[in-house]
Amino acid sequence: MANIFNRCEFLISAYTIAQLPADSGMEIAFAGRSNAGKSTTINALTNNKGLAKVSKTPGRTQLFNCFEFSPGLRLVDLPGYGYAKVPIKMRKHWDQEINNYLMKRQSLIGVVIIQDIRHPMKDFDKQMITWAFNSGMRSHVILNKSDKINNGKIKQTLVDVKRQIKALSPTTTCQTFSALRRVGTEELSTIAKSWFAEEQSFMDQGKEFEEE
Ligand SMILES: Nc1nc2c(ncn2[C@@H]2O[C@H](COP(=O)(O)OP(=O)(O)OP(=O)(O)O)[C@@H](O)[C@H]2O)c(=O)[nH]1
Ligand SMILES: [Mg+2]
Repeated sequence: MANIFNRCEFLISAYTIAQLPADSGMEIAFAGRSNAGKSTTINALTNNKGLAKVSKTPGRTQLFNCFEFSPGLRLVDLPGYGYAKVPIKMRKHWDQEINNYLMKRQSLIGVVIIQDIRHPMKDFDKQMITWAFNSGMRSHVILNKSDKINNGKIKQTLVDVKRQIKALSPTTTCQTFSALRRVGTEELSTIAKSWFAEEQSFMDQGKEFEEE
């Protein structure tokens, strides 16, 4: 089946939420600690190695990078959260911008939370999962870099993390992933597509109600 995300093109980089594209249509955001592999995951999903800039050093994505795969339908690469070596002033700026983005962005329909499978469920990840559940936001956890550990450890971590997630947010889904080897892209793509389709059907229903 053709992957709609293959059509993704770079749209805009924004330093503040005011610079983001108009807050209409729908978008999914990729959040997570610095260096977890947000940009590489977007590149794996869109089958385009050069689309999102991948970090040689952590803290590389210092902007909201927006990609569009169809008019008004976007993927957003968020700046890495909590990287200690980023100057404190910049960290404050990003903490604030990301918080505002999550709270205010009307077109945001879901968040994909990227984690390094070797260091899962850090404070920021837990906060994001809890926030998503409390605000009714769709969320999906990616345990990335699974190529770094053996199969037994992968399975064990998945079970363990799923248990932790369930306690915070029963609606949050979770999968293992390797952006490098492109393992797990089908599962991610299916979930992302289902979010857009579900939201679209809500909007269509809304329109019908308006017309009545
Ligand atoms: N082994 C392995 N390395 C990966 C994988 N995904 C990403 N990486 C590497 O991890 C580093 C960080 O990847 P990025 O995609 O830039 O991470 P990011 O979360 O966007 O980082 P920031 O933009 O700094 O927040 C790069 O060197 C990638 O090549 C993976 O699945 N396996
Ligand atoms: Mg990045």
